[in-house]
Amino acid sequence: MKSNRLMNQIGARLGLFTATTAAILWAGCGQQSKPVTGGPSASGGAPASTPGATKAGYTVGFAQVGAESSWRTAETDSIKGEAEQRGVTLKFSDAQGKQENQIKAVRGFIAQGVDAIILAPVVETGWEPVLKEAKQAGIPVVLVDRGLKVADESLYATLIASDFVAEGRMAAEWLVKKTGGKASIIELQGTPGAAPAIDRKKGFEEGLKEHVDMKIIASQSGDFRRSVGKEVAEALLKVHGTKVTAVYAHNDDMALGAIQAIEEAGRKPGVDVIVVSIDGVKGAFEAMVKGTLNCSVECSPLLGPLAFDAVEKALAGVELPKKTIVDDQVYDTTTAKDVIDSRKY
Ligand code: GYE
Repeated sequence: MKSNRLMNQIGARLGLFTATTAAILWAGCGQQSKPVTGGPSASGGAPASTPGATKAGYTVGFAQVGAESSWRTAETDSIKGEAEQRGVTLKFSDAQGKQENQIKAVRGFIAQGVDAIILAPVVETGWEPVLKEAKQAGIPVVLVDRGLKVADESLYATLIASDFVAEGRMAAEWLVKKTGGKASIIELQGTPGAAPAIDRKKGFEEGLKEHVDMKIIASQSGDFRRSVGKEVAEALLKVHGTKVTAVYAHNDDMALGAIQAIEEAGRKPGVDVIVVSIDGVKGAFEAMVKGTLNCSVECSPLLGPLAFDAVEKALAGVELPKKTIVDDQVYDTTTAKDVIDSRKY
């Protein structure tokens, strides 16, 4: 099996395991779930890589969702940059938001005999067959930024992502405080079926549960895109008019689109309509400094170092926790100006 050969090489380089030990560990990769905290710093800085990580000439296929948001572009840059720094040959695929394209890309990587695959799954379900194919070929799959649902967790090595439910809850808690517990909210959801869309909705609703005057009056998908966020906000503002006092967007790009729509509707974003979103991208910090966006919950896309640390460990047969949770922080108009210059994405 080709992965045995590679694990042999990497294992020898790392001096951690014999090839046999490594092969046994990976083959029995039904590791238990063990959430650990770690990751990008509060100011969006990259996490430190494992000291002494191998500089291997191995090949990784990265099946990316697409380029729907500035967050996504920053994640792509982080993974490409880290591959280059480590001397890893990276095969990159942009699925243009379509799961079928992503599945094809993963199959292509398997056929090309890559050593490992990094996958950012566009939606949560439908991955079993292709992940089984990767496992059969002995190719470890590291999931980044979005989780997926499979009955058999040994089909992937690990997931490195933020806690999206917690992000939604933080956005809700911030909004409750800001509005004194009374608001008529438009929710702009992410891509239907995507882990961050499902969980950010859930967390937000949980955060509003005790507050009867916090009402979501409309909730629709804006597909994590600025242009769609704007269109949807425009339509909803037409229907609900001045009743709308707040917008909650599952990402900054949609919030920035909604801000334009609010302005075009003759209202003041950040004042007449409170806007809260998630990601903490540069454009969001600029809008917070201007006062048009009120709050953004950070979600770091700088996952390259953690992703390749995980790939190298998986290839060396090191047992990985099923999930590594990246820390997130809340920023708003009062704190944004102090940190905007140190933001890395
Ligand atoms: O928040 C959004 C992007 O999966 C965490 O996807 C990611 C999300 C991110 O398009 O901007």
